[in-house]
Amino acid sequence: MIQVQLPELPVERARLRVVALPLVSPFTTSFGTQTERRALLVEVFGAGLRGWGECAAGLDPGYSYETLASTMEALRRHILPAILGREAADPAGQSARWAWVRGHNMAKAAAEMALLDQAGQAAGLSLAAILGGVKQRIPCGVSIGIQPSLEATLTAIDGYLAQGYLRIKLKCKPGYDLQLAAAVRERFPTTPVMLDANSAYTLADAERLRQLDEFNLMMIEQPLAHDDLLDHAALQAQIRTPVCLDESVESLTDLRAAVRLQSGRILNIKAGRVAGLLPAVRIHDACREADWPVWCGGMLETGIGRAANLALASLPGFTLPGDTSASDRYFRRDLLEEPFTLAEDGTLPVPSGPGLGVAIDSAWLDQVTVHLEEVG
Ligand code: SMG
Ligand code: MG
Repeated sequence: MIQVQLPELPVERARLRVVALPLVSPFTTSFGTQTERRALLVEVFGAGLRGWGECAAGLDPGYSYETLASTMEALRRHILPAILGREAADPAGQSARWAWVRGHNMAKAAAEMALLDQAGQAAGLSLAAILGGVKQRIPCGVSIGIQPSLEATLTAIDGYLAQGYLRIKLKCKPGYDLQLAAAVRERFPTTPVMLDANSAYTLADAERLRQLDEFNLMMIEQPLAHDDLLDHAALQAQIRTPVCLDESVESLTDLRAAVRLQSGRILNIKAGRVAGLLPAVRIHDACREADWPVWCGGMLETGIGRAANLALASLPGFTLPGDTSASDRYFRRDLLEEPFTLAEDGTLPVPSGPGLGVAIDSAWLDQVTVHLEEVG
């Protein structure tokens, strides 16, 4: 729970904006390849302020059922109309107004981020201060997509370690796992390394996954079905490598079930997946109580969503480096006047200015905007 009281503000207008930013290199997971980040941005206007939110959804429903199109439709038809022109409320009060909408977590989270940015600006509080952050700098990891060859993977790891990244996450899938782990361990015996399968396995693969135990991985993320907790519990009972859940936890309810069932031992928290930063804080609190370390996931965010991720990652339970990498890991030019740059010690700063605390490069934003619509 957040401890600060936020101002009650009106939302007079809202806009949906889509930006298209090419990725510096293609990003391949067990479910597909992405060469561009097409991000939906939400802008809320009220009390003379503009709040910005970024939606985590991608173009295709490979990670989640939510897509760019579904989130735009949910925001335009249901979520933003629930708050537009209503009496002033704080962000929790505003988000209660769309709580009747089932699902559409990424769409809700984008609107909530914009409201928190607006409220932070009004109160002169950084998002990190609002959420209960305690760190000024965030130790960062990097997520490396499936590469054309093992050698290419090793080269990519070399490059990121040289930049200072503190943890390597490798996407894997059946057949691109044991050899991958063996090759990586041979070349990098002590580097903190983990795998992310994005649900590419079934419980029938338990023996194969158990063979990963010998490689001393930090964890394996979401090996089994996106909506499963039972099989993950059965798998965790058979392997030593800690299971980290991602897709399977979309709410505090899911997390409580996962803890009870011992479906894993670690949680990747993404505000988009759990309907917002405020729900993410409650899940973080529950993980602390359950002794589950957490880390902040990523969805190839532009600097806007990245600022929010860094604020979230400043909370005390985020004890592991996450997928909060620097702007240049994704984009030649980010949406910000000052891109996020990795320090030599592998950390990024938590923005300390009011709200998201980042200045948007408006000329570049205009150039990469491919859609802009007024809602309501
Ligand atoms: O933002 O650096 C990033 C990407 C991190 O691997 C990453 N995200 O399952 O955790 C995950 C994936 C989902 C994104 S698929 C485009
Ligand atoms: Mg994942």
